[in-house]
Amino acid sequence: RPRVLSGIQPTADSFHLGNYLGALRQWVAMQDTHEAFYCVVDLHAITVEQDPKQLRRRTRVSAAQLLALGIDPARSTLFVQSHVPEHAQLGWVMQCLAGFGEASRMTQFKDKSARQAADRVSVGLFTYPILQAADILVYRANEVPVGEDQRQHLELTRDLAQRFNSRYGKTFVLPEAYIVKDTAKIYDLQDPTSKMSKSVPAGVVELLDEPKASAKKIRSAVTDLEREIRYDTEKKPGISNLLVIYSALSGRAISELEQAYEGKGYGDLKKDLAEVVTDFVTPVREKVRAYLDDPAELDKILLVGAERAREVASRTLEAVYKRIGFLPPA
Ligand code: AQP
Repeated sequence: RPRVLSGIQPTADSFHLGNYLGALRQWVAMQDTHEAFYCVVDLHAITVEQDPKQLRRRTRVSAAQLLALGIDPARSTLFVQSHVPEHAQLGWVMQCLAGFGEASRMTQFKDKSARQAADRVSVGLFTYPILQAADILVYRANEVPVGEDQRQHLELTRDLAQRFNSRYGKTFVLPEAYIVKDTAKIYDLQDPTSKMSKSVPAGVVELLDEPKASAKKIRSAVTDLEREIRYDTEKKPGISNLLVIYSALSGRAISELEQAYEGKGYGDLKKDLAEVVTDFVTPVREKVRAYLDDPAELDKILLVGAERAREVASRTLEAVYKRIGFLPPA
């Protein structure tokens, strides 16, 4: 079976619909076809300042959400990144392989660093995509399900893998980004030309929101001055985004929704979408609560996952250390 690896940051109290539709839904589906490794990437989280207590809590909440969404620890290796030190170890090797120029071209760094004062931007934020490359390569993953915003990082990962292989002999698999076109980029409800993102919470539908709060956000989603419910990302980014979310969660094609809402108003669409979202998130919220009620059980699942992950990761790291000429400890 091909291998899949992906990660998500524990940087918010809840994942949002963009995370789910862009990535996590594919994580769940790929468990049937792939040998799956999924992690909560806490090392990535500290590239911006985190409150320690909050980080610990959010790491558990993140794992609980993954389980609630359908990640099955019997079929997938679910773990916390910092529990597997090989990520950071291979990360260093990759940093020494990556060029400063190529790292400087990463647009996510440019965007994220532009939002902070220059002296607060960490070197870790800059090297983040290189650690991400190590996350993927240490499992020799074939596929990486992510949203569109990660495409450039996957290209970098492939470049680094290729460079290592040609310099030291074939060691790494060249991974492919697995990006589902229809839901590759979910937009902010208040600003439907920007990505729905944890860092700009106004138009973000969180999975753990009270259903009433989600309904309110959907009701106040920015649309346009027309009345027609039609998919047109150029002229109607707001309505198109709502249609994409509606279609993905209900399994109804966008063309079918356009027909069903012919002659109806934006209010009708929003009201129905709020219901679809509520139906989706309600059981997820309940399951998350149950996992968080038993943190010892949750921690046990993560421990077993980390042990399984380490078995694979340590083998890769050993091969890498040998190839680059590190003297093995006697
Ligand atoms: N709006 C989105 N549409 C589709 N996919 C998305 N992803 C994130 N936002 C969208 C995908 O979710 C996965 C987890 O991403 P992450 O842990 O890197 O989260 P993030 O990128 O920090 O999430 P945000 O909300 O975008 O936070 P900021 O604002 O900090 O960057 C990834 O596969 C990502 O592609």
